[in-house]
Amino acid sequence: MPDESIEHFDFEKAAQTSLSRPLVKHIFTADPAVHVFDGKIYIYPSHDIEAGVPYNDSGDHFAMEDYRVLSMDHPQGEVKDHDLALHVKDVPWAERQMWAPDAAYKNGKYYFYFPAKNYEGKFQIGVAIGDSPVGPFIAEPEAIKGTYSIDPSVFADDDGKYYMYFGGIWGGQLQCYKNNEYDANNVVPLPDEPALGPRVAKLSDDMKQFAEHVKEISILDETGKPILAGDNKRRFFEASWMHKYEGKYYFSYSTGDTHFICYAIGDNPYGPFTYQGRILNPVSGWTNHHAIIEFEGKWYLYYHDVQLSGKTHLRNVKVTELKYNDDGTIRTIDAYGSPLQLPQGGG
Ligand code: FUB
Repeated sequence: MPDESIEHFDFEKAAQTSLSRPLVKHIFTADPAVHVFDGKIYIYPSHDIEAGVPYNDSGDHFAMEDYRVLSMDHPQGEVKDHDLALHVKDVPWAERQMWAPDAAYKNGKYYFYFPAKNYEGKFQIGVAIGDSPVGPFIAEPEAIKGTYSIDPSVFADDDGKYYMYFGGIWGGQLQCYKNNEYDANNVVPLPDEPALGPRVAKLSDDMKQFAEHVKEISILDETGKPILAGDNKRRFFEASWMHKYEGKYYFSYSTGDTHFICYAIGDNPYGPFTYQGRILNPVSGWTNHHAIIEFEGKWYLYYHDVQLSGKTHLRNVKVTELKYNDDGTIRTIDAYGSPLQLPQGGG
């Protein structure tokens, strides 16, 4: 993941015009997954660190080692940083790169889902279990069977079923998997072929495994045709998130190299989902990653940028209100009041 997107960025101006402030400043946080448990907001971010790993297209500079949980009583309230929730050294199957996690609650237990590279250099997704929403979480000894790639996002549907969405191309390795089988020689599709879709699987009753084979999700354009791989301002790249609004399923995601958070709407958890537009325009830093929650009748977008550091791998989580139009579409958010002009790919 190159870093050109922030070379010409005016950080001073962005700090002045920014819709929101970093939630915490004493640590770097990114990739927020957010849930309301028992009336309180819990943020499950990546914990960015300066590991001294040079930038490369595989994202090795995102060399995170552990997770911490943040909580707040209200989106404008004080933020509490809790103790260590999970460290890579306590995960038998994982070697490095603890990327974007998520969490879920069921029957008195909290389930923390996280990707990491295993000792073969392949991303997989694991689960760690705890009695508190802030951990500590105890990792299962092995990764969840059938998992691959990155960015797990767990959606609890109203009928008590839980679904994991996941996947990310390029450094996230999704392109290596066809029909859920790994081949290092697999590459992303040609520009005029359908883009790779995010993946979904229902979780087992004990929340520790998949209850079914992993399926690929289709994201369609307004004519009902799959979004193409060359359509990089709309195609899925990483950062899956699912929420429900007025009975419809809203699947949102990052377009990666064009830096948008986009969304698509469907009638059930598996899709297909029809592309609707942009939720968040590019932010400072290469990555864009978000979560959407409802809290006391209002909707909020948690996201990150690099306001504190100016470095793509040292991010800070923020929150702002998200609004719907009467027809259920989402109003696009400019994190700095007006669209950020990127030197490439962001327009
Ligand atoms: O934090 C590492 C990776 O950067 C995440 O897994 C992606 O979603 C991107 O934000």
